[in-house]
Amino acid sequence: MSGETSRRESTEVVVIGAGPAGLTLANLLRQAGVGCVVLERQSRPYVEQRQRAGILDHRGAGVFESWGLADVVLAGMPQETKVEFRVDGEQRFLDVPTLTEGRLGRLVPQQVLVGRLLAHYLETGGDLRFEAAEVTPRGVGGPSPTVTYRDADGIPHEIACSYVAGCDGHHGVSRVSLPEHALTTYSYDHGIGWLTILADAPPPRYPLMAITTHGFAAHFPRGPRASRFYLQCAPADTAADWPDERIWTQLRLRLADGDLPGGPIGEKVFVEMRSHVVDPMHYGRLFLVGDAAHIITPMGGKGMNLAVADADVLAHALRAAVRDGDEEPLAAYSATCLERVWNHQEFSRWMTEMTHEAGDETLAGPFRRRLARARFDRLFTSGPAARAFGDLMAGG
Ligand code: RFL
Repeated sequence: MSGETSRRESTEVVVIGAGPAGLTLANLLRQAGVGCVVLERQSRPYVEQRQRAGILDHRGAGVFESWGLADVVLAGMPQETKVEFRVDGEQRFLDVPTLTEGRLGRLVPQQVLVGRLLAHYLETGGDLRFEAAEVTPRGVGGPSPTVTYRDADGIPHEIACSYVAGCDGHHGVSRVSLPEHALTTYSYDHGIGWLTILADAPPPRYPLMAITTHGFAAHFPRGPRASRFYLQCAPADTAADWPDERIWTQLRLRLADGDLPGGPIGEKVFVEMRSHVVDPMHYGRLFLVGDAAHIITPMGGKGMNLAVADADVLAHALRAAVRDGDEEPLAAYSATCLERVWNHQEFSRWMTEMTHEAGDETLAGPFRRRLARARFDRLFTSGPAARAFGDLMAGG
């Protein structure tokens, strides 16, 4: 930081980003007795209000149970029961306890997970610095990394550390700070568009997905009076193509519910239906966690769960390295995580293809539509097919 004297300090691990990945990791490291400092670019209210995912799968819930944090994260959050599909208006239900052989997830909206982890971390004395600007990891390829940043008053800081955890999402600084040759990125364009809205509208009884000739739609609970809706749209669509009235008309049509209550729309976002995976998920002493390493479409609800799963693997590995001097689990971190990442990418892609192609024939043609219908019907007629689906639903 040119010309100015930085405030210098040190810790074991600097965690960049306070989303689901960073806050899970920070709390697990505290449980493990490993020192860390979390640097977050945004303010506390911004972090607490960001609403995205809604389900912590069975494996994700198990992470908090195994680290003694079940009361903090899961208390009062309902278990999954059923999933509803509406195929051109005809209702079909999948029973989640049967599918997953009792391995149930919990309905935990992302802002509840983040809010609870944040409060617990700060209440137990955790060090989290909001509004940290110009966060820059340095020297991560060598034995003595540092992370520099400017605090909310513009004062420069430098933190020496043993390891850096890049938990700063897809648009963060960690991944792009690494040498280009260090990582391979695998990307895939799903060839469809999705519009998602958050609305003050009553949630559905069960998570609901609609397969129709007019395109895919979904309706998910996000609290006692809040819903997230998804609508398949053309990839190039913009907000001008989707005034509120068209959104509600299309939702009522696709969900086959002329009485679907509307409500104020709080957020209207076009989801980029692209997937990305970097390999390996580390370089030197910097480890990428969650969306910083991989982006998955919201179909299947695995983005937040992968962030929690990565954080769990990394927390175990950092504990072994810092407390026992054993760096082997850190060396295995990327391969361990990528096995789950690719399985979930496959699950998400499989579901996306099935639920879209089984509806609108113009998407992939009549032959593929019938293949997708066969795949879908098998979930209701074949125990092994349903259980394979349920296994991934539960987190693999
Ligand atoms: P996040 O949540 O993006 O958090 C990253 C944090 O890092 C901060 N940051 C920085 N801090 C310091 N310096 C910098 N230079 C920084 N740059 C960024 C950011 O401010 C932020 O606080 O990543 P993380 O922690 O890896 O968590 C990933 C999940 O948030 C993500 O996978 C899910 O939200 C994806 N997702 C869904 N996942 C599910 O499991 N189920 C769902 O139903 C689901 N629905 C969704 C979703 C994502 C959506 N978006 C993003 C389009 C619905 C939507 C609409």
